[in-house]
Amino acid sequence: MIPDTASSARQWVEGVARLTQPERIHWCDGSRKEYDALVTQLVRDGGLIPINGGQFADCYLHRSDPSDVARVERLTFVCTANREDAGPHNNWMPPQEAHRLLDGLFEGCMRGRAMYVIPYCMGPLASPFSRCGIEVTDSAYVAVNMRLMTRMGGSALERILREGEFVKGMHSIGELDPKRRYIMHFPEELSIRSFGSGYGGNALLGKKCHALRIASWQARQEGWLAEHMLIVEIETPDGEKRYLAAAFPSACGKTNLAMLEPPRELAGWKVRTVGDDIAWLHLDGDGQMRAINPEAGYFGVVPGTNRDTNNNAFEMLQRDTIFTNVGLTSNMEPWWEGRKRGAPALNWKGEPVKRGEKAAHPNSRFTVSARRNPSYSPMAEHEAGVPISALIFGGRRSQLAPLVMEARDWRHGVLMGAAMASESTAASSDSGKGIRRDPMAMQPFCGYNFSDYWAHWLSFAGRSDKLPRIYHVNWFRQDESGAYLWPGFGENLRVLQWILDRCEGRGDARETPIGHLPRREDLNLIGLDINPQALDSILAVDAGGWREEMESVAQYLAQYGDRLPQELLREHARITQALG
Ligand code: GTP
Ligand code: SPV
Ligand code: MN
Repeated sequence: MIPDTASSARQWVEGVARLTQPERIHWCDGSRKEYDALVTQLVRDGGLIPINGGQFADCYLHRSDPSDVARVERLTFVCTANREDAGPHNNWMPPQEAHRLLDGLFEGCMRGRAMYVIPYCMGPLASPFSRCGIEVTDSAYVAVNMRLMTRMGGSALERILREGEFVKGMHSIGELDPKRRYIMHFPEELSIRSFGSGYGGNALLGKKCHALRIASWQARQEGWLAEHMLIVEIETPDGEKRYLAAAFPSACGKTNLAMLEPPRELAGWKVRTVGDDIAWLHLDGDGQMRAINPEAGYFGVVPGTNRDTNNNAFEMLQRDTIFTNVGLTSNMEPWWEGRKRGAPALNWKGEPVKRGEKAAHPNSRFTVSARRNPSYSPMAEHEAGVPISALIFGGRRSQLAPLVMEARDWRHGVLMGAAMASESTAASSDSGKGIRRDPMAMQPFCGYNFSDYWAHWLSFAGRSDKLPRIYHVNWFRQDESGAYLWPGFGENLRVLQWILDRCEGRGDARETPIGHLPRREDLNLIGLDINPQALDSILAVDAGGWREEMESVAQYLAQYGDRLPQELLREHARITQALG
């Protein structure tokens, strides 16, 4: 279906075509037939490599350009008219200058190539909370990924034509030249322009570019929140369903928590996935916070995935999956570190594996539809979203941050989120080494000034007296030898159980200056194999360490100057004082 020439969608697409000069224009209908044809074409052109069809039905490997394997924060911009609106954490360029630069890059860039027009809907098609966009791209790899990741094609286009408003995303892989690579956002125009990269977060524009950077801006104006959060359904042994949303930085465990399998000792519990990366949160008429997952598929970290860590993910990867930058075994099966079976013959670049080298890129990814997830919750398709009992923040901290702590109240919780920090991972090619502040896991994704973002978060306290409780978790404490102190993965359900108990007014805790922490006896530890000293240390509060931490948080917050909400500073002062 190609819309009427009078429609704003058609006019915008034709304008893009005049600039980029493609050989032909393909309006994607989102059908399986179209997907299969695009895959066949990609296989012919070398963009996809079929994987051992016996073991992995309809699975393919994509090898990206070796310079293009992760998000690049240095080349990601938020272009607001007023620099202050983007805030100190974002790269900024005046919109006119950014447009001039990108017009130059996009001019004629699709000559001799097809241009795919991808209408998509972020969120269930009939949900009032969903938002649509159109991505125009010269990458068939992007088109097939978008079909797995979003509700893409005819139905989305119908909604776009009905509503008249959509996010305009323009993407070209260009020459994949890192010197001519930009990912630019224009929140005031609801538009995105990405050039020179084919990698997920830079190129699948529905995900981080739309559903976080642009959506966070829209959410502030409209009174909701767009967050880097998984959404998980937990059914207790009594059959009660509860929902939690959790923000961890990239490659810090969201997909794994969203697909958790209960350990044997907690066999009565059931865990299902609503979302694994992004949550859009709204208050309903009763003041209950509800969440939808705007996505319809997963773009997940491959290394470390096996039957013990994430059996649901392992299951779903056996069919209809696109792998990006994994290795291959000699019989053409995908291979990655932590797969636990077989041995790699080729590395992610397609070269014979050398001893001591990683075969899969540490940020290698799978793309797969959520429908392939054996634990996908039917509630993920619910138009009104799911009611959220608790919000959880967390980071990768080998030291200091305890296994879990509970905020005293909403305001304390907002500071907990704002003060988050995490060790760097392979998900971004330039986030540096060591620990960095990553407020609410949104450092790379918040489309406006963090001061305004925290003020927006704080404002929820005045709008509802039923807000979820807020927690902070850390699965990644290590001993001197670098071994993890907490077993993690399925065992994390024990922490979620304590959180849910607290929300129901049951579980016990001790009060400390940094929040409420469980004592050993407050956690369900039946059958857990953990060294008692390790457990003590992850449940302890190191007051000296926390005084230093709060000092570092103060320095971090200071860069936001007068725009910073005073309430946050008062909360900081309260905790510092309590630490003595
Ligand atoms: P993005 O897709 O980048 O946003 O990442 P994510 O937050 O979804 O992270 P994911 O669940 O893919 O996990 C990233 C890495 O952390 C994988 O290698 C996991 O094996 C590892 N991991 C996840 N959960 C745990 C845990 O509880 N303990 C430990 N030690 N490692 C974990
Ligand atoms: C992340 O980096 O947080 C991801 C992968 O989820 S990407 O889509 O590249 O952002
Ligand atoms: Mn993510």
